[in-house]
Amino acid sequence: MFHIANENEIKKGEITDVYFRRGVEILKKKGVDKWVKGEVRASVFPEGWSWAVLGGVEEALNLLKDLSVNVVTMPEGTVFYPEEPVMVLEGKYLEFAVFETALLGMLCQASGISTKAARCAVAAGNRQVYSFGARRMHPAIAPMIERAAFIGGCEGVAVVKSAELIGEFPIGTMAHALIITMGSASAAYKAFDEIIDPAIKRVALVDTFDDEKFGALEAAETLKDRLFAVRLDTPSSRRGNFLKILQEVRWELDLRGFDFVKIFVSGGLDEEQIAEYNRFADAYGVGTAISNAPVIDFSFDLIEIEGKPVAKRGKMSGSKQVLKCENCGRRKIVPLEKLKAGDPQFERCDNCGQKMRPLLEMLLERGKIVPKLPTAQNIRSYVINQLENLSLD
Ligand code: PCP
Repeated sequence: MFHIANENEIKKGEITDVYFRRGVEILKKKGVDKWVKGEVRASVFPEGWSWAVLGGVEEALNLLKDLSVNVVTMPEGTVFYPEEPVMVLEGKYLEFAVFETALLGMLCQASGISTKAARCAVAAGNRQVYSFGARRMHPAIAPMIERAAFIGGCEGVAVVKSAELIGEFPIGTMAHALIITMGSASAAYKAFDEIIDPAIKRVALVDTFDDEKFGALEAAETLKDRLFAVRLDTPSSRRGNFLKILQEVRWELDLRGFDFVKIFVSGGLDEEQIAEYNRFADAYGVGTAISNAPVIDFSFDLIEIEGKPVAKRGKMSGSKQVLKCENCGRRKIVPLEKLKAGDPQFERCDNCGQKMRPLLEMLLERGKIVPKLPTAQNIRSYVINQLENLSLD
């Protein structure tokens, strides 16, 4: 029915570029079955981003689970920088070779989405950002997209199935179609208020037929103190100076005692618009910019064969660790052997001399996931904490 792969096909390594399958066939026929290490790393980020948020780790571990493979990785949600190895696979190359395509797909896309969501969250400051972009991507991956958006910093997600996956309530306001079918905005507001669970915040869409200012006043006069917010999803053809429109709506509501009514903005937003609209907006619905975020262009490269450092041109060979100074935030990539040798110059911060924390940790040991993986909420808090010290480029 749908042109998608199912979990079984992915888990069986069927989502693989054919040259991996041929490589395995050749190595098997030649009896070459080497113990290798390979690392996942990105040398540059899209849109000039200087930092990124690692996503897709839980799926990657589930992909490699039950294979005789070790995975040493940054935990999901870790902020990382170009050139830093974020995940290392260790084992017999033939054991995992055909999974490279699926592995990279999971990490590249989810990391791009989580990073864009994080950038929107940073731009919005203490205002909420909601993931409204599932409709721009294939429904088969909507739960993955919205989980990555939530982990990256979105306050909530719109799709029922995605919310179920992360153990959250789905977030939504009302669609233009409800107002058009009800025949008028006030009829739709009254019907929503009459029928929908009172626990659901009343957010009235105010741009269907009228100018947003008069639409907002109509919503306020219709629902009075039960109105939580007005949503402006003004079509681009009518946006003009949108900041002025937001200012007017705020002024007219406050003038009439509706200063408790919040302003929710959606439609064509990304971190730049969000930064511009923060003067008057209280929350945002972001769709395409997050769900269709550019991917993090990770590559997977062998760096060690049978314990000996080797890598292709352009890559640094040998096992590494990424260290972070919890005191001043300084980071460095060091050869693992040097670190294991306990050489202080490798484990201490060059800037403040403090002991540094290794970011790569063993999360899959001979195919067993260790320790229990964190919830989406835990990962999101971990991300939000790191974002406190970050700014947009
Ligand atoms: C869309 C929907 C999403 C918005 C736009 C995502 O509005 O409300 O929240 O926009 P983006 O992808 O540009 O960020 P409509 O298409 O007008 O749909 P509806 O009437 O269902 O709100």
